[in-house]
Amino acid sequence: MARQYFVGGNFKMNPTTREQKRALIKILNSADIDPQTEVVIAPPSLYLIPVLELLRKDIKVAAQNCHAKASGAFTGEISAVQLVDAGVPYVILGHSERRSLFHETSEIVAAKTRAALDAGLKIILCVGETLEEREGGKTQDVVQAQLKAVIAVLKPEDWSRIVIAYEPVWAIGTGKVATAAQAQETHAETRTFLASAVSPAIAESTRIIYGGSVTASNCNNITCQADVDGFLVGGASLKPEFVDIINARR
Ligand code: G2H
Repeated sequence: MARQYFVGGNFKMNPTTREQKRALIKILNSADIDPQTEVVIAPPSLYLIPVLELLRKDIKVAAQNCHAKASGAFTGEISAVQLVDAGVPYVILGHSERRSLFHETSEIVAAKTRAALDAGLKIILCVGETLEEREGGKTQDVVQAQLKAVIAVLKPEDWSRIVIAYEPVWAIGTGKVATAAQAQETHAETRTFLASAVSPAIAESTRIIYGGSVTASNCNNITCQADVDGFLVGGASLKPEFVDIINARR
């Protein structure tokens, strides 16, 4: 069965006013969006509930992070259980900004993934290498190590709730997008890895999306690659061109 095209918008710590947030929702609510595409936006946690209330129902909402514990003395944190209770269906985990700026190891990402799945969430699981690692020929070593930690805590039935986002760190917010060939090569190698580490059927059905400086003007070449099943978009998801990226496969 063909994998459903997926476009996520990772707003990160943007926008900075509720008025700007409402303006973004207005654009999405009035847009002509390809019904074949699964669209998920991830606003800051403060805006999750109002976005759920204001946003059209064919666009889903994701949190940008969650804690591995269900509740307790974890000041500043939000749990997967709370997200589910609020009606949030998705969470982004393992984003390189969480890994590098907030010291999240692959084991922490795995624990959060398990907790999120147990609570009932779907996961956008981010993996990717730094420039130094790519130039040292270590891209697959890094991606596979990040995935192996999560694979260790997954059951076969969990995979239908996992979307892998390949986000090379050197392409994130830098304006330096991977070439279509680079994205395809890493996605294909990652799928081959999943076939041996998990199963050929799961490798075939799991969506692997690309993230890193995606814009409406550079997404077209990447979107037609066989192993690219969509995008995780940061900066451009805050602009009207996000709609063009959603519709890139139309
Ligand atoms: C990568 C991406 C979204 P941007 O982090 O996750 O952001 O498109 O701004 O590089």
